[in-house]
Parts: sequence; structure tokens; C-alpha cells
Amino acid sequence: MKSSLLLALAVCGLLMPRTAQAVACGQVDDFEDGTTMGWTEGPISPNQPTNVANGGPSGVGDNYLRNFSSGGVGAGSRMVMFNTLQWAGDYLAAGVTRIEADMANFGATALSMRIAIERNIGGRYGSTNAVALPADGQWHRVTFDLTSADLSLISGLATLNDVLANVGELRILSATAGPTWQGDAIVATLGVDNITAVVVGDCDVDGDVDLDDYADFEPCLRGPGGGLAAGCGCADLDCDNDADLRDFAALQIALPGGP
Ligand SMILES: [Ca+2]
Ligand SMILES: [Ca+2]
Ligand SMILES: [Ca+2]
Ligand SMILES: [Ca+2]
Repeated sequence: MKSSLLLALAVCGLLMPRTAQAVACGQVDDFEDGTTMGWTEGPISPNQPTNVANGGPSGVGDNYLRNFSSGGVGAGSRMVMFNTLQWAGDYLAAGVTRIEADMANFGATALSMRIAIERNIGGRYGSTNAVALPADGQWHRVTFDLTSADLSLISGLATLNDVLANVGELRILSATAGPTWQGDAIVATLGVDNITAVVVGDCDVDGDVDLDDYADFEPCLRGPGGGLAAGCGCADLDCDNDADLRDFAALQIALPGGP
């Protein structure tokens, strides 16, 4: 009886949602801790992402994540990696509608960078258009928006908002043909650093910041120390857990015709 109770508790523990790590406004994977920060390809691949101690965008002493793909067939052939820890979670509640990163293509072939997201229990979306990453060995700042204007359904029946509210996995991959869950099989070496969760104030997640978003922002405005009401993640543009005039100033800049 005692052991069955322990078993039940263990099962409950496994089934409990993982809340310790979840996407949050302004989080940055800078790889300065010397680890891969949870980025992986699954246990089978012989070409796992690795932490490189020097040569990030800031040069000597700037760690970055390097991912090699071998091309051909089999594990490790494709340019893809994923994260199920700090990049899982509720992007809508966090107001995060954009991911930025520094990327460098250290290989000989241009890459077509995309992101893809998966709902905990099914439903996948990926970048409709790729970001071209030339084979120049230079660091480039790249942007992936997570809105209906930028993501296409890959598989499943879930709506985009349903997936964004329940992301179980984020992928970074290179694929020329279109939105996909799998990267291309290609001989390539990718550098990644400073993967950042950005809140731009796109409260209705339609790919723009306009007066419709201001209509959602305005009721969230409480001032410094007022905290952040439920559903107001998109109104905290500076990631300090309130919606105040600093956030309003940032929103004004983002609005069409803003200063
Ligand atoms: Ca770094
Ligand atoms: Ca790899
Ligand atoms: Ca909008
Ligand atoms: Ca704020």
C-alpha cells in the first residue's frame, strides 16, 4: 500500500506541468555558463550542439553554441536542434511574439534558418519564410516572429494560439523548401548566440503593432509597482514585470509613425 502510494505520487510528479523553466520576457541564452543550455538533438545524434569558449559575436571569451550537421543520411545528418526547457511554456502569457538571435554560418553553403514550435500534445508550426544566412563566417542578428503572419501549420489540428500557449519544444533548423519540423540533410556548421525572447507589444499576435494592440495595452497600464495583471504579458515591453510609462514609450516607438 505504501509503495503504491509512492508510485502514485511519482506518477503525479511526472504528470505535473513543468513550471520551473518556461519562456519569459527578455530571457537570453548567451552560453557563458559553458553548457549547451538544454539545446540538443536527441540521444542518437553523434553531432550534438557543443559550447565553444571563444569566437561569439563579441570575440575572445564570448561563448557560443556550435552545431555541425554531416549531410547524407542518418542521425546527425540534418541541421536542426531543439530545446524543451526554458523555451517551452506559454508564449501568449509571457507576451513573447519574437525570438532574436545572433547566428553565423561557418560552412560552405548558405543556410535557410527557420524556427518551429510544437504543442505539448501535438500541433506544429514553423517559419513561413526562411532567414537567409550567407556562408560568410560572420555573425548576423536574425529575427523570427511567432505570429499568424509568420508561422504556418506543419502538422496537427491545433490553432496557432493553442500551440503558443502550450509550447513543449522549440526548434532552430535550416530548411530551404518551406516550413518543416526537420532540418535539411546538409554538411554545415552553424554558430548561435544570444537567443532572446522579445516582447514587442503585439498583443493580438497578428504580426504588427498598431492601435488594436494599444487597445489591449491600455487596460494593462498600472504604473510602476502596479505589477502585471493576468493576460498583460504583451504590455511589459521592458521585461520588468509591470506595465508603466516606460512600456508605453516603447510601444509608441513600435507603433506606425511612432517617434
Ligand atoms: Ca555568448
Ligand atoms: Ca548537429
Ligand atoms: Ca498586433
Ligand atoms: Ca515594464
